[in-house]
Amino acid sequence: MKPITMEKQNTMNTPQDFLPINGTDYVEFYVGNAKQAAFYYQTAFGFQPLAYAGLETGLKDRTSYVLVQDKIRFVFTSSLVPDSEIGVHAMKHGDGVKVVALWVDDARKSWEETTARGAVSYFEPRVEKDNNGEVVLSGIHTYGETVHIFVERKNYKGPFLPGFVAWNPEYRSTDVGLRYVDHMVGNVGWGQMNQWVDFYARVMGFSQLVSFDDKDISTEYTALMSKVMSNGNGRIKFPINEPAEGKKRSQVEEYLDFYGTSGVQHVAMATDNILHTVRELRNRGIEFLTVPGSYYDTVLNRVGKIDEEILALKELGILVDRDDEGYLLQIFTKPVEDRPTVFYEIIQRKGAKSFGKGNFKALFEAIELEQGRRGTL
Ligand code: TYF
Ligand code: FE
Repeated sequence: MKPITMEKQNTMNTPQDFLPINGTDYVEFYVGNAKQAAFYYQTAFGFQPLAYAGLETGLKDRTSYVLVQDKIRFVFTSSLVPDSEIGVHAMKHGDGVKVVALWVDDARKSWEETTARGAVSYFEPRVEKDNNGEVVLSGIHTYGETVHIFVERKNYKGPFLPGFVAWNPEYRSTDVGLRYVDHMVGNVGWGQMNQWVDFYARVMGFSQLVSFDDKDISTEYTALMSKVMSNGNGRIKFPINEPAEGKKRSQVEEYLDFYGTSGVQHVAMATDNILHTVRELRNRGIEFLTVPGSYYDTVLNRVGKIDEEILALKELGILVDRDDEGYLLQIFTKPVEDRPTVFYEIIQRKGAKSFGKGNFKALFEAIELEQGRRGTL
């Protein structure tokens, strides 16, 4: 791998960091049918019910289900009326990520620091209360129609946020061992990568971890460029991709055509036991991209000794890569909706802090195979 910079990460928020972030607070999806989406993420991905808001709690225009798996909180929201922002979002983009919420200690300061540096406000800091305490929320726009909401919850002990009630349905699926959001990737329009890299650097105080250009990652057809931005303590990592000119339609371009604008391409979720997690997900019907069996003939030459049985990895289709700090195991789902837009990565890090560059060629060829099946190459 050829990182331009691979800065050593601090493990603590530093005082000079003007936007200290504790982690991903939640990811909110605007979807056509939140009830069914919630059921899919429970049954297939092993999320547990946490909180609910809708007609029964006094809302008139929308419903939200909140699911949790260890540190990962997903919110699925759909519109109850024809012409709301949520309904229009779902119509334009299909199901997709609207909010990447960031957990902070001071949501007012987060908004002030970022808007002073040029962020466009989504909403000004506001206090929301119920009998479990209060939160402070504020929001800024990022690429496409995606937004960041800053969540300050140190004075709150309810299940999720004010306005939500605990959701305790009888049905529970078993967890699949997903632990936390490792990174979330944005696909942005042609020529826009550097503008958004600059946004995360200048407005959010992030720094660049790695850069891949079209020569690093072009296969016969796919060409894209990618830079990884990370906050001060390394808990938030946002790779930003843009399409590059290739022989055929790049996967990033395919995403942009179907999503209609820039947006979140994949959410990578970490596990401590990828063999168990992927076995469970496959048993529940989750579909993964597959690489040719020959990948496993040579992978150990590339990555050296690993703890896992190569045959078990091959059977499940798990990919391996190494950097100078260790290795990682990863696998990618097919898009989880009809539009070829959002998909998931399952990742287990065994020391490696990189993103699997050694797998890009095999991975992108697997994506192209799917594009070919869709007739979208
Ligand atoms: O997040 C990453 O950089 C890796 C690799 O369209 C990757 O998961 C990069 C671009 C892409 C799919 C996967
Ligand atoms: Fe990734």
